[in-house]
Amino acid sequence: MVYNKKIMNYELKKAALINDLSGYGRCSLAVMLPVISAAGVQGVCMPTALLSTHTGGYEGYSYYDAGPQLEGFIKHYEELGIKFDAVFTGYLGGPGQFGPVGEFLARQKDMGALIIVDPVLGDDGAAYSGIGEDMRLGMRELAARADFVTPNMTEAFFLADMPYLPPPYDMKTAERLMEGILTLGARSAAITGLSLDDGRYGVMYAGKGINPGFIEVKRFSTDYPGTGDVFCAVTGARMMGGASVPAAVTEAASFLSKVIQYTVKAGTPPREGLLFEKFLGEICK
Ligand code: PXL
Repeated sequence: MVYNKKIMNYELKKAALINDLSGYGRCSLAVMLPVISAAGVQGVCMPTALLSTHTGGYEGYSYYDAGPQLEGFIKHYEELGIKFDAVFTGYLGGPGQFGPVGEFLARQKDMGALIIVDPVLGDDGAAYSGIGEDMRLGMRELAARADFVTPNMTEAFFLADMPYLPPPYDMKTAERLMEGILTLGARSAAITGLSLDDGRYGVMYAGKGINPGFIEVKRFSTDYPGTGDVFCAVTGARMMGGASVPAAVTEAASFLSKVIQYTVKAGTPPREGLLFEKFLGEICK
């Protein structure tokens, strides 16, 4: 195609997506890439592990730690001189991946990339299968480099190094968690799935130069794997386009509410994730 670059800019922003590829079950790269593409951003998949399914609700899954390949991706992209507008990180395949990923984040950040860290470690007070203490420590270091970090409640306790407490929470506990995460060095954060003792449920956000806020959403009885990945992809893509943290969080919360409501109504098995596909058009807008 011939076009005049001075008049029209066909170049899309580029996002490196460092996350696992789970074939079945709608999480990680399988949901992030479509959302990022719908937002008009070029998603560049950098798989940390290959799984037949995610680990939440499936047994006997095939698992391959793609650490050496991930290092090869990093090396090749740096040889090619690719400069990303953002780097997203999610589930890492093993403790050995934190060093190379952390260094890659630092180099891309120095060149101006927005760093978005979804500290995938666990849910409902328990670590995901295969996530140990070394992974938690590594995740704290990644979070310290982030412009925006998106933990669920379990991950917020891990990052803030506080013993896990079951819901509901008073505002003081939520604020202490947020402070612990921001003290690590992250510029901003959104803590998802927060049940407050006054009955409200939603997402809390805060950060440097941001008025802290809470976005209330309807609480559904079913939790779906991959919800955090969709949240991270929508907020991150919008922030790449210049949206503020409050605006990005508000849009992601409302998008997810619609998708979750639809999925609950459809009655599909929770482990198969969110039926987000029909809603991608809303992200294109
Ligand atoms: O979406 C979180 C996630 C990511 N990757 C893998 C998982 C999970 C949650 O269970 O198992 C492999």
